[in-house]
Amino acid sequence: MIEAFIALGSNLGDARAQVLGAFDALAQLPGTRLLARSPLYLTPPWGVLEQPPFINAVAHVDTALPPHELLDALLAIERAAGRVRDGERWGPRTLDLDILHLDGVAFSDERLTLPHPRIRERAFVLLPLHDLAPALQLPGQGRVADLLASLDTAGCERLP
Ligand code: A4P
Ligand code: MG
Repeated sequence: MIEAFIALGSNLGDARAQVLGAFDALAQLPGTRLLARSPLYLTPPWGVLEQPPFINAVAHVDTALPPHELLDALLAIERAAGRVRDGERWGPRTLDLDILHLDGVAFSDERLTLPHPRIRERAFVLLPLHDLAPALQLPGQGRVADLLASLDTAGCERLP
């Protein structure tokens, strides 16, 4: 079993319901346990600014799935949530699941880069990740609490 942190995001349709449903879908993956779910955050769009705000969260799991099988399982959950890939980078989506970090894993190939290379730029990832794992060391990027301290979190709102 290997521990993993997965980022959840949605800004189309009932975004909150999509993210809550994704937690349940993660819990049902083969060989996988949902260890913790972060609070939900309402966050301003990053990257492409002309799109609705996002609901974001992070899941902590442990899994027996190898990294690429975990990625395939996440893409299948995205498809089941009605995600259509129209080629627009950073555009709106019903559900986005990114692998942030797999314990002890650092590599990059044509399908997967671990840890996720843009964590340090993204308050919408670091806020919920910090709720679950402030002391986590991300290989090549640093400690979660330090990364969050250097980011502007204005406009991000933790939901009750
Ligand atoms: N891929 C490589 N590494 C990974 C990884 N660690 N986890 C590859 C998951 N996938 C990884 O993914 C395209 C491909 O990246 C995957 O098929 C996989 O082979 P994608 O999600 O369609 O990526 P993208 O949208 O084109 O680019 P990027 O940078 O991954 O964008 P994100 O992270 O998906 O960001 N603003 C707010 N507030 N909240 C958000 O959640 N999300 C986005 C999209 C933009 N702005 C946002 C948010
Ligand atoms: Mg993604």
